Amino acid sequence: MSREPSSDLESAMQMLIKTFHKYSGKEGDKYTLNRGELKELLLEELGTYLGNSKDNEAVEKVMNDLDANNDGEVDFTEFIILMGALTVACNDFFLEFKTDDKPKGQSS
Ligand SMILES: [Ca+2]
Ligand SMILES: [Ca+2]
Repeated sequence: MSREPSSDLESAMQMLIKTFHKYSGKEGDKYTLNRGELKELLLEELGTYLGNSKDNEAVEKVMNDLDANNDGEVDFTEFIILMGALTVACNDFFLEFKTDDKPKGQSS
């Protein structure tokens, strides 16, 4: 990963990877997030979207939903599924706001 990203999308992908490893490397297995690491990531990086993750039940729920192989840790594949789901939710939100100012089927 020494290459410089050449587009916004590539930068975004590198940011996802960097962000994951920033938290996954703190305790235990360097390449997976345990509950504490997941909680920290959710609070620090996704506070806007997961405003209610302050309570432990919400973190537990996210953890249980994400931990597809039930090993008590969230690996990068499991993490990227969360990011995918959140991005879809953001896109839906974005489209709702967009519908008013740009009528469909009209090019300026
Ligand atoms: Ca870890
Ligand atoms: Ca897992």
